Amino acid sequence: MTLTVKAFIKEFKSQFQSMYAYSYKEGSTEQLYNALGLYIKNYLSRNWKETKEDYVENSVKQVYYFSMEFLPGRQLESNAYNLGLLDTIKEGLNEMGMSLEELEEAEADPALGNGGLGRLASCFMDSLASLGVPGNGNGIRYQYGLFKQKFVDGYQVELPENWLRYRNVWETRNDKSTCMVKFGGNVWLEKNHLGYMEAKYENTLNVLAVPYDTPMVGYRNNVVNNLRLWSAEIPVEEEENYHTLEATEPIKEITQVLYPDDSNYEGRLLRLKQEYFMVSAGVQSILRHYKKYNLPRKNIPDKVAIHINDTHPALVIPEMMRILLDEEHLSWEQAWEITFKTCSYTNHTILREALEKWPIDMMKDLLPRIYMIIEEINQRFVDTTAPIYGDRITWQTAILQNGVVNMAHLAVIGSHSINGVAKLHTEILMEDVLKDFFELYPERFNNKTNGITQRRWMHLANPGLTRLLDEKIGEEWKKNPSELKVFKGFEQDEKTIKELAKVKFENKQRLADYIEELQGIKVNPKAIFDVQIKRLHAYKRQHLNMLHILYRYLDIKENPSKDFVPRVFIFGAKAAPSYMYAKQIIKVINSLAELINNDPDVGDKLKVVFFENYGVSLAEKIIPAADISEQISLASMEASGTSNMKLMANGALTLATLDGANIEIKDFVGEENMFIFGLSSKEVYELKAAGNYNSKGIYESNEKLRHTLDALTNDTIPGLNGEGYAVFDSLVNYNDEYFVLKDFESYIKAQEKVDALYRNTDEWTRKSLLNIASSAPFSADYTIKRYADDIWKVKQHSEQKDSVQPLDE
Ligand code: GL4
Repeated sequence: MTLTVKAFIKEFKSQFQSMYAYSYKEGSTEQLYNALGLYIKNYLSRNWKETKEDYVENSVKQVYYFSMEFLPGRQLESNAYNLGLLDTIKEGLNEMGMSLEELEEAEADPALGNGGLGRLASCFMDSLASLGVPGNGNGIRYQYGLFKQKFVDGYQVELPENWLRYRNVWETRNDKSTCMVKFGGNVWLEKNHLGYMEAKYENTLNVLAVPYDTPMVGYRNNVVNNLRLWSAEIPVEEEENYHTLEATEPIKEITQVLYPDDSNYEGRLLRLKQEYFMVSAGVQSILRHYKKYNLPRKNIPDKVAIHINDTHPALVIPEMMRILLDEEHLSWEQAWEITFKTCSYTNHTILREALEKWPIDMMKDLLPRIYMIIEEINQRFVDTTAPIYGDRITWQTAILQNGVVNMAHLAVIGSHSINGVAKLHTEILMEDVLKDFFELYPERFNNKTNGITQRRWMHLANPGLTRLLDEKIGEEWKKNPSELKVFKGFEQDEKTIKELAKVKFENKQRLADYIEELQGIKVNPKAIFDVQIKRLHAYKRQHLNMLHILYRYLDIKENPSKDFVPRVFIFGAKAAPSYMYAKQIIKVINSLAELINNDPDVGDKLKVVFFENYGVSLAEKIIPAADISEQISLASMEASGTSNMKLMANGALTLATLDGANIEIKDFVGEENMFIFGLSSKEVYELKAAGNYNSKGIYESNEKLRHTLDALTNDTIPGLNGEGYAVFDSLVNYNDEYFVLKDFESYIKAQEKVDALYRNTDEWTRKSLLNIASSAPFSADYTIKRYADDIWKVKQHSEQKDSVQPLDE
C-alpha cells in the first residue's frame, strides 16, 4: 500500500505527540528528527520481522560480515529513499512548514570506523539488503566514534565524538539475545561424566555482550537485513561484585572507543579485548541461531558464511573451534572442517605496520583457551606442511613466530577463501605479501575489486545528476547500474553536454556557498574544484599535492601577468592522533592555505580549503562538486581506494598513479579520459630493489623542485613552527620513503594537462560524461554479487531475485 501525504502528516503528528506530549509545532529540530526517524523505523519494522522469519522458515544460507568498523552515514534519508517514501515525506514535511534537509542535520553521523574499510562495510550492507542477499553485519557499538577533528591555529586537535549523546532512533537493544564473553583466569581440560573433554574455567572476567540491532533497508524490495553491534556490560548476576565505579571500568572500556588508526597496528591489550569480545559474541549468537534450523552441525557451512574483514576479527577461527570442541563436543577434524568451510578473509592493506601480530604472552593471559587452540592449529599446520613443502616455507607461514601470533597467517590458514580488494592489490598479495601461502594454497586466492553504492553516492548525494540521467536514459540504471553505459551515447550531444555542465556548476555553487558559510572563504565556482579526500597518510601523498600548490603559488607571485586557470584545492583528512608526520603535513597545508587565501596578489587564481572533520556527511556534499579526483598514492601502496569510485561516478576526472582500483578505472574509462602520472608499481618495486634511490640528488638537480622545497624552510609560509622543516627533511635528508620527489615532475606535467583541458569546457564535460557512463562496474551490487556467488555461496532471496543482471565486462 502506498503512503499518501495526508496519511503521513496525520501519522507523523500522532507519532510526535505520543513521544513528547505536545504539538509538533513546539518541537525542536532534534525532537522532530527523532519523531520522523522512529516513524520510519516503525514503518519498516514489519519488513524487518518478516525478513528474519523468512530466512529461518526457508532455512536459507546467511552471511555474517564481521568488521571492527562500520561507517553507515546518516540513515534518515537513505532509509526513506530505499522504502520509496522520500517524496511523500518531503512533501508532507513541507506542508507542515519543515524541510527534510533541516531535520536531517540533527542526525548524528555514526563515525564507527576510520575510513575506507569501514565505509566499504556499510556500502556492502546496503548492497546485501538491496540484492535480497541474506546478510548480517557484526561489529561493535562504540560509545565514542572516531574523534571529532578541529583545527586550532592550523593544528589538528581531537575531541571526543559522543554520537550517542542524544538517542539513536535506529537501534533496538535486544536483551533477549545477550551472550557471555569470558576473559583471563585459568583454564584446563577435564573429562566430564559422559566421558567428553570439557574446558573448565576459574577466575575469569565475565562480560555481558548486549546486541543493538539496526535495520539495513533494501532498495524497494521489502528486505530489511540486520546490523548487530555489541556493547559490553556487567552481567546482572554479578552486579553486587562491582562496588565502585572504578571497578566497572575494565568492562565498560571494552566498547568505549574506536581505535583511531587503521594504518598502524598497536599491540594494545584493550584492542585485543575488543576483537575477542566482538568475535565471541558474534559466533555464539550465530551458532545459537543456527539451532533454529534443526540441522546437524556438519551442515553449518551450508547455512552460514562468516566473513573476516581484515585480520581484526580473525579470532573467529579459534572461537568457532572452541565452541564446536568444548561445547558441542565434536572431534578436532570435524570442527576444523566446519570452521574452515565457513570462514573467508579479505586483506585490505599491504602496509607492514598495519599487519596484526599479538605477543604470545598477552594472548595467553587474556585468552588462555583460545591460545591453546591456536597452538594446536599451528602445530597441525606445521606437521602437515613441513613434510611436503619443507622447513623454510613452513616457518615463514607459521602462525606462531618469534613470540607473536601472526593474525594474517591465522586468517589464511583457517579460511577457504582469501581475497584482495583490487586487481593489483590481489597480485601483490600473491606475489609478495602472502607469496608463500599462494604457493601452498593457490586455489584459495581470488580478487574482489571494491565497490560503492550508487544509491547513497549518486541518487541521494547528487539529485541534479540523477534527474539528468533519468531524463536521458530512463530509470533502469537505478536497479541495474550497467545501464549507465547508455549515457555514453550522449557523448556528442551538445545539449546534454551543456546540461551536464550546468548540473556540475550548480553543485559547485552549492559547495562554494557552504565553504563561505563554514570558513568564510569565498571561492569561485568557475574554478577547477580539485579534491583529495581520504585519511592523511604519507603513502597517500597529500604532501605531493601540497608541493604542487606551493609551486603554483610561487609561480603566481613571480609571474603576475601569466594566465592561470583558477583552481580551488579541497582537502578532507584526519590524521591518527599519534601520527606526528601526518599532523605536520596538515599544519603545513593549513598554514599554506592561510597565506594563499589572504594574499591579494592571488585572488581567484588559487584557493585552498581544508575541511575539518571529514566524514561520510561531508563527503556527500563535496563529491558531487568535484572536477578533479586526486588519487596520488605511491603505486602499490593503496589497496584499492573507494573515493576514486565515488568521484568518478559523479563526473570528476581522475588524476592518478596506476595504483589500486585506479588501474581498473583506467581500464573502463580509457587513459585518454583521465590524467595518469608517476611510477608504476613495477617501477616502484624495481627502484626499491635497486636500493639506489637518492632523493637529495633529485632535489639538487631539479631547479623547480628545489625552489619549491626551499619555500618550506625559508619563511615563505608564516605560522609554521618547524613543520616545514620536518616535511623538507623527510623528503630531502631522509630519502623520501614514498618517492614524492621522484614523481613530482610528472605530477606537475599532469596538472598542466588538467589546466589545458579545462579551458575547453565542452571537451572537459564530454570526458566527465564518459566517466559517469563508465562507472557502473564499481557498483557494490556487483561486488557483493561476486562475493555471494564465488565465496559465500549465498543466494539472492527475495522477489527481486533477478534485479541484478550479470555485468558484461
Ligand atoms: C583500506 C585501504 O587502505 C583502501 O585502499 C581500501 O579501499 C579499503 C577498503 O578495501 O581498505 N585498508 C585499510 S586498513 N583501510 C582502508 O581504508
